[in-house]
Parts: sequence; C-alpha cells; structure tokens
Amino acid sequence: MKKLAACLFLLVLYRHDPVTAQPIDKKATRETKHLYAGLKGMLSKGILFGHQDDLAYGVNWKYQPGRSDVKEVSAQYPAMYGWELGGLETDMPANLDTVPFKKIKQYIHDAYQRGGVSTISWHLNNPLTGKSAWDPAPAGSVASALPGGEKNKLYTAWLDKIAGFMLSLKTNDGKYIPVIFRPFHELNGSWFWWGGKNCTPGEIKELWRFTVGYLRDKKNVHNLLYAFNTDRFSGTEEYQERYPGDEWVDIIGFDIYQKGDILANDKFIAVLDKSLTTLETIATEKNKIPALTEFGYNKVPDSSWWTNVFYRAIEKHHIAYVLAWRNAGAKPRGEVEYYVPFKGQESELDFKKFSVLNKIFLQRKCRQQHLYRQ
Ligand code: BMA
Repeated sequence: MKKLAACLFLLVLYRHDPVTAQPIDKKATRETKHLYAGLKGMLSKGILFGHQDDLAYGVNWKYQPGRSDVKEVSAQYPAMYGWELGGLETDMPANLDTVPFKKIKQYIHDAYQRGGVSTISWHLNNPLTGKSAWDPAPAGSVASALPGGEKNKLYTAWLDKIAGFMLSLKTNDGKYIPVIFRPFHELNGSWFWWGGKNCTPGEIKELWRFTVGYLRDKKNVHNLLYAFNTDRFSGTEEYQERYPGDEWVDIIGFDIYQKGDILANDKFIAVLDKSLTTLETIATEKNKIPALTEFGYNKVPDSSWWTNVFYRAIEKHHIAYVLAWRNAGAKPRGEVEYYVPFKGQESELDFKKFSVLNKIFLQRKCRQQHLYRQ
C-alpha cells in the first residue's frame, strides 16, 4: 500500500514537474523546451500579462520605437506579446492589420531579448474561395485543405511560408526564438471557415494534425509550442469536441470578451471564473498548460474593471498567461477598438494597480523567471 502511495505521489510529481514536462515536439530546441517548462512553472507562481501588437501601435500612434500603451500606463512592458500572420500566406508585405512582417520579426526579437514571450495567431484566408478568414462559405473549405483535397497543395504552400517565417526568428547568435503558435483559434464558433458548423469536428482535427505534423516533421520547425483554443464554451464536452489529441497540443485556452454595459460585470466574472475552472480541470487531466488566449472589454468603459472585474475572475486560477487584444484605436470604418488603457483613458489608474498585484507578471517579474534557460 505504502509503495502504491509512493508511486502515485511520484506520478503526480512527475506530471506537474515543470522540468520534466516536455512539449509535443520531441525535437524542440533547448530554449523551446525551457519555455514550455517555464510556462508550466508559472502555474504555481502567477500569470503573465500579454497584449496583442503591443509594440507596433496603440491608440493614436503607430510604429514609434520604444512605445507601448501598456508601458505608458504601468511603467513596464507586458510579459507577453501577441502577433498576427494573416496575409503572409498570400505574400503580402504586411499582415491584415497592416503591420509589416519585417517589423513583426523585429518585435519578436526585441521581446525575446527582454525575456518576454510571443504568441502568434493566423487569420489565414479561406483556401477554397481565396477570400478572408471570415468567409465560411461554401462548406467544404476545411476538407479542401486536407491531403487529397483540391486545395491541399495550396494550403501546403502556405505552410511553407509559415515555416519560413518561424525559422527566420533567430537571435543575433543564431539561436531560434521560441514562439507559441495558435492557429485555427475560436474553432467552436462559426465565424471563421475552420470553425463550428463550417466543418465537421473530424475535419478540423485532421487539419490541425496535418498542420502540426507538416511544420514539425516535414519542415523541421522546432521552435514552436502549439496552443489550441476555443471561444466561449458551455462545458467540457463542447471544449473537447474539436480537440485534436494530447500528442498535438501544448497549451489549451479560450477567448472571451465582455460585451454590453457594466451592469453585466457580475455575469462576466461568473462565466470567466467557471470557464477557467473547467479549463484547469481539462489541463490537469491532460497535463497541458492552461491560458486565457484572448480577452478584453472593448474601450474598457469601467474605471475599476481591472481590479474589480477581471482580476476577481482570474485571481484564484492557475493559468500561465492572459492576452489582451489589440489597441487598434480608430479603425478605417470608424469603429474604435482597444482593450488596454492608454494615457488618460478612464481605467488607467486601475490598470496600474492591477499591474503590480503579486500574482500579475509584467516585464520585470517575467524577466526574472528566465523562461528560456534554467
Ligand atoms: C479582430 C479585430 C480585427 C482584426 C482581427 C485580426 O478581433 O481586431 O480588427 O483585423 O482581429 O487581428
């Protein structure tokens, strides 16, 4: 009996030991393996705070070296950065949000130099129609990209470009910079061609496996961790319906946005809290790293949202990171979009308070974690 207890104890220890934890890519570079272990280690330490496109632009500015809306309100850069590759597949010089890929490479380099982490999404075009990621019609788009499908050759050529980009992420001394790749996000919703009712769960699982297998085993890309994520979900069953399998995923997460007026705060806290609990249960069972892969409340119209709403929902949870979506500011069609405050925004002071909470890690505390080496 004692022996059995000892064995069980060792098993639990092994499963949660960040050093022995391994990414799905057995040939992952040393730094990538360390990053995986480091992110796993975060689960018992705190939560890395991230922001999409943080170094590229903010509300009322674009491409001004050194700037960051997060830094301007909290006196430090975020710990994580989100970047987007939509448009790379069609040889555009800039992504669908007009950020040049050359600049993105530089930003990823800068982030790495300061010990920060980059995560990359990909709003890739529909390979069947040639239109945007938001073009779900006709059904069959996912099937067309699979081996044997009429667009598999095209899709594979797109993956060659993704592989080329990932392999171009190098330090000055030639080491590959590890990044988290988060393709086919929000895949339980029906707004993207790869999601919801636009394909069968079997098809998207197959496309996921093909994608990972191709990048890792055919193109020898070994500086990636793979993040799987849904949008809001009703429970374990919905979450796992399109999950491609434990040997294909490193990080699991979901995206969630608060909508409507601040009277809905309590509802948002309850939903986020409950979803995180479900996510953590699945992550423990599967030995994966849980994270909040995208979140936000557009224009943050509540002066105490960070400490009073967002933090209250996440504080008791063990997730590696949270990524706030982009500060696009005024967009071409006139809408305004931002998810972290900028100087003078009404939640600025509260964000400052949030940024120094024990459990929240921005640049300074993140750097001390030495996520790429031990
Ligand atoms: C959406 C919006 C769009 C953007 C897209 C990809 O949520 O922010 O403006 O083009 O993400 O980054």
